[in-house]
Amino acid sequence: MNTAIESDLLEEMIVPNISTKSVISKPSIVNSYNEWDPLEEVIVGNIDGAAIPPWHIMLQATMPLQHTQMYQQQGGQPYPKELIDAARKDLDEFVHLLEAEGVTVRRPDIVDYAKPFATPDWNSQGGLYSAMPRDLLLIIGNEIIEAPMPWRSRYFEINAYRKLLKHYFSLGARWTALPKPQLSDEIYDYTYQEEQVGKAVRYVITEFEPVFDAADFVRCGKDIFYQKSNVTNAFGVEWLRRHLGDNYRLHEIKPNDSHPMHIDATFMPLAPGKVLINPERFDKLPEVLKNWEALKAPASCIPENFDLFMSSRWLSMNILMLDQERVIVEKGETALIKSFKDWGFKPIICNFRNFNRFGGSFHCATADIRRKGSLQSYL
Ligand code: DAV
Repeated sequence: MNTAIESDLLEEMIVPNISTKSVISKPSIVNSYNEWDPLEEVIVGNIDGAAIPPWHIMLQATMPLQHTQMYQQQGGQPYPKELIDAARKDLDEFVHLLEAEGVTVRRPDIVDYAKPFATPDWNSQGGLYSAMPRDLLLIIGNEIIEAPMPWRSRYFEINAYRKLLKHYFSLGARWTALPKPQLSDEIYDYTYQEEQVGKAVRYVITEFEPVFDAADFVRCGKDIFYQKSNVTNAFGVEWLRRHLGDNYRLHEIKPNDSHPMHIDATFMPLAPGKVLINPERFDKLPEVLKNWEALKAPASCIPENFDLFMSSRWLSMNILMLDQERVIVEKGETALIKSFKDWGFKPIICNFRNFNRFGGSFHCATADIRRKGSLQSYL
């Protein structure tokens, strides 16, 4: 047996009279069914080692146009040190805040992503980062599901989390990965052009094989909401639907977004019956949520001239719920902080602007491992 396997796993596996059944029936350290039950343990990403992803049709469909040249010319190189240092400071503050609120924080490995790699079908000048665990870990109940992400530069991103996944498995979690996608040219539509507003959204990915980013899904107990996007296809959603079985219902939301990628700057469930929505992307909630209250996020306070390399300014609404009341909000989002107070929430503020440059905020930067609570229906 591999000596690197953690001793607790080793113990479980080599003691002959401990059956698999007794390992599984231990209370799982991984237990998370929604976005709002009291948070007890979380993975927070790392920004160290982040690289500028190489240009590809996937970036054309998802990244802000004004940064095209940076990706084309500097893809595969590390992000500038001063930007990484500033983002790391934000992350440190966020981690301290979580720990002060009694949450256990785990971190992925630090990996140098400025290194080329290849598969038999293609190669990439480099990777991206381990900053956004929400993009690739979908946690449903006691199961951690590795998402089959369609950006080639992110193909091996999961490696930074494998130590943690083995740790959680050793403590009773279920651990699943979707069929590893090939990401050969057939999964991309190389004729992709963004459709004009008003027409049906056109996606850059095809239905060649199941792909998705976990951040296109949000959990509300038995009901899981998702969007199809430039990183999530119907094949991927169908795989997940069959895998999860009858205990869960998957509902598609269809925002007005001409280049969708990740649901969590569009539709953020806050508590039973309450969802924060992006007012530019929604006119009204889907029928299934007719009894829910849609709280409209105010415009972001991110200055117009502040460089966001990988997202829109709606990152303002990418918040993290610590429970049904306490919500972590970026310090500069004064309008949203006021709205949360008016709606009866308790905002906790944290500096995160320098991290925001890299495409995510508190929701993206985390994966909830354990929230106190069980599987419920909230519709
Ligand atoms: O709507 O600008 C946010 C991405 C979060 N991972 C957007 C995308």
